[in-house]
Amino acid sequence: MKIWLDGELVEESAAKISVFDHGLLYGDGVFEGIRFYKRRIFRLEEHIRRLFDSARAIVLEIPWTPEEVSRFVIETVAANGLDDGYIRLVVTRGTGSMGLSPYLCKRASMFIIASTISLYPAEHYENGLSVITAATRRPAPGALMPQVKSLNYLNNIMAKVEAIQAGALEAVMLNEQGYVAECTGDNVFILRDGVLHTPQVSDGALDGITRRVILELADQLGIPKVERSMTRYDLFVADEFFLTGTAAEVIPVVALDRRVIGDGKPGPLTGRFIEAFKQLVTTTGTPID
Ligand code: PXG
Repeated sequence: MKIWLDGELVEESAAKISVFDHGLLYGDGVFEGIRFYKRRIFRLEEHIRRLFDSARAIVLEIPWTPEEVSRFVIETVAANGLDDGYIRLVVTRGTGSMGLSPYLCKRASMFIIASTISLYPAEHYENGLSVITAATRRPAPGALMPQVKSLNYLNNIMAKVEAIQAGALEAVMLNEQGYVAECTGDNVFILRDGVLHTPQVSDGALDGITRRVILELADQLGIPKVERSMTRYDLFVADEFFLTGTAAEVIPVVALDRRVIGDGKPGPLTGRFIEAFKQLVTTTGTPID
């Protein structure tokens, strides 16, 4: 596997980051997870824009332009000869010395991995996923801004641990006020009486690219949509429930905290979103050739 690291495509064994990198020492950095299908990168520009926004929000200067970063991503996918897969694009604060100050780091480091990812076993895409509500809350906007896709995922990892220890694969995370924010790596959607509902980004959700796509598809499918504050009540009484993310794509949820959602089977409207999503990802995107 070839990894893009600070301007060069190198062998995986040579792709090394310093132990003094603040990304490692302090989780000081940002990242993106991007998919490609049939040699086309899905929503590349939106991912690059979000990467630069995340960096801007934490005063991290990326020493390349968005156009250059897009080109490096395309080159990395091309160099690995994959038709379908997953890109991890990471920007760290770079090498500094001990001490929190990011001003001690001269230059940000960036690396790009083009590989594959499989988040949940295939049977759950067919039969639906069981999830739990985590006790671990999403950080408040006054702590770590939830829109920043930073290298600080410990909160989400703790929620993931809760899920796995409870025999589930994913956890719903609430914000400090008790409103539904999102899952550990996915956004949350429900359907109720034919209307699509999703928590507002301001309730602590990441402004997911897949989330945006689902909201666009709702318009195309003629399904009314609403972004609003939601509680666990809304999830328990939903007709249908599904999660979205670049890694997860669109996955139905059939139980929350061991309570059955709807009729306990992936719902018909969820199925329509999954079909429309598949169609979109395989027919659009930035070509790598
Ligand atoms: N919320 C959080 C906290 C995320 O990390 C999403 C929502 C969905 O956003 P997108 O833009 O992907 O629709 C994410 C993204 C992983 C993994 O390794 C997780 C994500 C992306 C890629 C890989 O589990 N989460």
